[in-house]
Amino acid sequence: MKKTALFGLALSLSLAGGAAFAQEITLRSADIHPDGYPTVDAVKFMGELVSQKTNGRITIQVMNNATLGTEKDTIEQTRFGVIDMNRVNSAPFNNLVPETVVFGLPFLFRDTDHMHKVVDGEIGDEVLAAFEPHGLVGLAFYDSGARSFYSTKKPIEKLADLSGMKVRVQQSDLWIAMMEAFGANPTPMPFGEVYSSLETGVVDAAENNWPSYESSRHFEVAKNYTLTEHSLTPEILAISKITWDKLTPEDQKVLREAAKESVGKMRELWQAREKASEEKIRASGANIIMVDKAEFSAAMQPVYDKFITDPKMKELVERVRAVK
Ligand code: GTR
Repeated sequence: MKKTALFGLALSLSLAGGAAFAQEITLRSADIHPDGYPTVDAVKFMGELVSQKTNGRITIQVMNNATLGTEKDTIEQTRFGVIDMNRVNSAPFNNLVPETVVFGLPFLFRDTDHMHKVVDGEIGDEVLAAFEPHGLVGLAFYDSGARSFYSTKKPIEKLADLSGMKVRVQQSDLWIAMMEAFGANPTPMPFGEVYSSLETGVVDAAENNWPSYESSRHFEVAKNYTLTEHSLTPEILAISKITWDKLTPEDQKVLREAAKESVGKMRELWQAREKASEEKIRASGANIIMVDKAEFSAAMQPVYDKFITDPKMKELVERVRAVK
């Protein structure tokens, strides 16, 4: 009788102990964007899903507003496990993970629908898998709209207007080559430096989607927005391989699923924000310029010639084009 009671006590203790000591995990996720930006809210949404699925055991803490540093710096910190997760555009990954170059190629995606089909399908999964040898696990692609030029003084109305213009680009060889092919003078720098660079004339122009052009207030200092829509390069959500390897397979599954689920939410948030940002920018009196996109696209062959050289990359581009 005594023995049974003791055994029962030991069991309940170990259960209680198990529950009390189940490791609580907080994953810190970096983002340069401000509160309310779709990428920030999408990762927060993912965090809610993860919390629900693990009864609060795993949480995601979104450290946005570039509090953890520039995108290039946070990528390095994520690779070394100092930061757990990161939401960054594909461009700063281009030099590290060559497969990401494909999704940034100018005028490759026909439209958003085409981009969605590619990133949602097997090509998307292959590109996410390509992060792994570089210390990262790719979790999802998020929308980032179409990138277009904005300039301070001279409006860009035709390709020749870009000639010799100092244009800020993301820190990526692909993007530098793209600007050179447009005839511009590329100046790579982190996003956080663009406002003052436009204001002081360090650069004459930059390029981005409607929401970033608006949230960064670049539209206040560069009022000419030229709808070249030259790239539909998506955002990437990745987790440190060091963090990943510490998780159980079950927890990894929860994270993968929650990341994929957050993609739908992100698309809703993105559509709404794109519209709201466009309205705000138009209402500010910005000079919105339509151009003959074919002229800009025709100048892009050198970019393809430079980056799409080996058979694997060529095949990847062909497969993207073949997605209907
Ligand atoms: C934004 C993107 C950021 C960053 C920024 C930039 O559209 O969301 O991750 O890449 O552009 O131009 O640096």
